Amino acid sequence: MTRILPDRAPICGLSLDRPRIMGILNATPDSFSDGGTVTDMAARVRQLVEEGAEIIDIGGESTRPGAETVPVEAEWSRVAPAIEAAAATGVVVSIDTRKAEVARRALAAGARLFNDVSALTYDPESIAVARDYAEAGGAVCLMHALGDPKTMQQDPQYEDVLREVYAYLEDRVKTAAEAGIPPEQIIVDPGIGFGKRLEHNLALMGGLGTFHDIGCPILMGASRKRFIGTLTGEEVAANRVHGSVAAAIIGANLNVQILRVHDVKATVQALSVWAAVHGLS
Ligand code: HH2
Repeated sequence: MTRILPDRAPICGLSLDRPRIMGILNATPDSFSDGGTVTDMAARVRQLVEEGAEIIDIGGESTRPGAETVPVEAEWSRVAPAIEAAAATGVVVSIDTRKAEVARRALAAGARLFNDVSALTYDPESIAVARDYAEAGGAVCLMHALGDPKTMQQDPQYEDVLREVYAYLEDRVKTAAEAGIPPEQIIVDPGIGFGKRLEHNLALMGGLGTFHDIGCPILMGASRKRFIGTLTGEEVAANRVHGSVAAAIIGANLNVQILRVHDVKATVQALSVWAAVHGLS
């Protein structure tokens, strides 16, 4: 089966002719699906890499609905050991933070992807740090969120969620490009679950392909999220593997270039079947 792919430059040295797996490493006590479960960062990094993660996304501040912010020093002390362990393996290291200072330290420690769920709006210094990532050959991921994690799920409203999220991301890419970050080094993400109800998440998942028109690679993070629990009745986030894998395959079919997942092994297995059908071995 021939796929017509958007023509995209590699991100952090990874070609984007097939979906790339970003494995999640939450160095947090309170993440929604695995908070406090990872104690040996180096072992978790090894596991993610062995299972097939090509990017490891390390976060030290939960962005689950209702989460409180964490001071810089506390966030840094959570993520630093994981960044060091991941950088030593040669995998692409992504830092999931809204804070310029955490991103700056992460870059010095070997991170090459700045994953900002606030799309560089939370911290006025973040745009300059994102430019440093681009100059180091890295990239920035700009994600859409309606409001901040503390309040975002209270009453999210859209007239046309696809159009509004698209317009927001297009505008954030423009701002970042004007600040000197080349669009080939910018990733866009519709932000599944960030200020969205079930119907908004479903519209965004179904319309993922639309975001290619922005001209940047797309990242999707649907793994274990609440909407899968709502659809399936599965209350325990860690048990939402099957629904998460289905979401990843939907993303792959719509040519999403980066899939952010907790369950790397299961996703890699599903994608290998998907890839064979598409002539990728
Ligand atoms: N989702 C989460 C965190 N960071 N970054 C991007 N780019 N896209 C996402 O969808 C996304 C993200 C939330 O998931 P998780 O990290 O597992 O939970 P928590 O925020 O509670 O740590």
